[in-house]
Amino acid sequence: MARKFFVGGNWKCNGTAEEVKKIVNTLNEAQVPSQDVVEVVVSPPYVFLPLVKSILRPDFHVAAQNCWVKKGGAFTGEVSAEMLVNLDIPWFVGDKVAYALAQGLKVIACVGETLEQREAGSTMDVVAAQTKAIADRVSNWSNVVIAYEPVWAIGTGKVASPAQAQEVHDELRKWLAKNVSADVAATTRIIYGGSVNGGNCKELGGQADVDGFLVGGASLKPEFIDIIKAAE
Ligand code: G2H
Repeated sequence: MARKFFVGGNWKCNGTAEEVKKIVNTLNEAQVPSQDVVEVVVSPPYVFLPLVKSILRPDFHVAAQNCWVKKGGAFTGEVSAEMLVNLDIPWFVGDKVAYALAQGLKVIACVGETLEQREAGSTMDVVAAQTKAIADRVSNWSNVVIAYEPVWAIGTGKVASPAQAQEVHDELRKWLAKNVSADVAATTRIIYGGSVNGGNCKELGGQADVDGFLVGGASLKPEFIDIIKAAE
């Protein structure tokens, strides 16, 4: 089965209500490939989730950036997975995957090595160990997208080369084939995150095992549309 290209916009801790509305208007007006070709998910800060959900075009989806690790209750400041389900927020970006998956949320799970780990030659060991921690908790792989995000490329302007990204994605897919199943390896989207922009997305997205992107800084700008179009 072909893997549908996936582009996530992680807005992190940015924006006012006015700025968020402006970004959404830009997205709503954009001519992009259909949702049969690319799945687009944006992840605003928590306080703007209902606003974004109410005004965003229906072919784009919304993700939360975080959620509480167990059932809700007397946990000041936390937001539970049940609340996200209740608000019809289908996706969650982050590393606390187990409880979110158990509640039926779809998860963009992030893995990646530090610069020291890369230079020490342990990239694959690190990424495999992180993926194993996730895989141990997953029963339905269709609810999981893996984002390879080398720590040294996050928000730094230093992007992995297409060859570096492809190498890790390929190894990750082989890890899934060996440790989960051939079917899961063939169907799970492995996306790349770390200083993706309108200029580097096409070559990165052209790699055989790069199934899309998780975009931070550039997802707040109109060039996010160009990144979505890299699906074509
Ligand atoms: C890495 C990435 C998006 P940026 O976190 O998740 O951010 O594109 O700003 O490096």
